[in-house]
Amino acid sequence: MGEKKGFFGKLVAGLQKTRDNIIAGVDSIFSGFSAIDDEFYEEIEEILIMGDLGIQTTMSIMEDLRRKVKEQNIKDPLECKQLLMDSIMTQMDLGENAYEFEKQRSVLLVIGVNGVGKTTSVGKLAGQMKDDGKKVIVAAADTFRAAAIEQLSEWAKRAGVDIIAQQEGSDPAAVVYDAVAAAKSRHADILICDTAGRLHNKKNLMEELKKINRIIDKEYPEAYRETLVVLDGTTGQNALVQAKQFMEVADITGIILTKLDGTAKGGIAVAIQSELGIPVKYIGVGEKIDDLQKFNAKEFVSALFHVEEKEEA
Ligand SMILES: Nc1nc2c(ncn2[C@@H]2O[C@H](COP(=O)(O)OP(=O)(O)O)[C@@H](O)[C@H]2O)c(=O)[nH]1
Ligand SMILES: [Mg+2]
Repeated sequence: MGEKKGFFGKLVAGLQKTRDNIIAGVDSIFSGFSAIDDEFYEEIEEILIMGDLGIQTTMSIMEDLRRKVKEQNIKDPLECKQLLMDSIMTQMDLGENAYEFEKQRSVLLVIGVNGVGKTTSVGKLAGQMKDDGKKVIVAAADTFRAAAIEQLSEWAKRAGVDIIAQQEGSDPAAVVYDAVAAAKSRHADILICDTAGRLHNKKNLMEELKKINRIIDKEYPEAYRETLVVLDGTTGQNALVQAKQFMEVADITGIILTKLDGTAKGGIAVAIQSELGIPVKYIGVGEKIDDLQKFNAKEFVSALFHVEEKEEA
């Protein structure tokens, strides 16, 4: 419980700028208006868009808000705050099988452009799953730079998990081939593959991912497949563009949204789920092993609006 509070605290602190950006504005609207009129709605709308929730998401939140206000015959602008929070939460529903890969024997492919936090997230996830009593293997399939392999080795050491790696410049698919063999013979619960992110060369990236996927499909068909795109939360709408590009080259099953510590663009978490229909499954709020956790919509919205979460029995 202490750990969870710690993470929530970090999330609250991390979302400070987002909160200043969105919520301070929203609060002033709630207290500044005495009636719910078009102008009131327009101001909320503007703030949500500025807070990087995106036009589409904002429209659907506003529609939901207007409908509820009408249905519940609400007259006081202040009462709209909870409705707004509820509405944002509904935009971020995870779906039932979001973490199925943790229960089954699985292969988790982590993809994304350079610098977004792939290797760090692989390391954090490996550590946490190992702590949960799972047999974890990580694969250094970013063979582009020697530093990337070293970085993952460091994380593997820290996490106490096995790593499968080859030299710099080797074929990433060959690394994955070796890693799959190791996962099978060592009865790993999960194989987590780090990859290189050279989106500037989309064709190469596509070919590389296809090849990796073919190998996993062929050599390890019984494994449950999970493919997470890592997006840097500080890049705002650009993260959305990246996610769309990766959707074209792979079957994405979820998002890891990193660097939510200290960005004013935390609203992007809502936009990603709502606009792409892909759930944000993990969020990162720092560089340490515990600074990555499962996404919890209620916690996120509470942190965003800085409402103390009630302890649930
Ligand atoms: N503040 C912060 N930094 C992060 C987070 N996740 C990753 N980083 C940092 O972002 C940088 C790039 O991370 P890395 O894992 O190497 O990215 P990759 O190129 O996608 O593998 C590193 O300095 C990480 O420590 C996060 O959630 N918060
Ligand atoms: Mg990396």
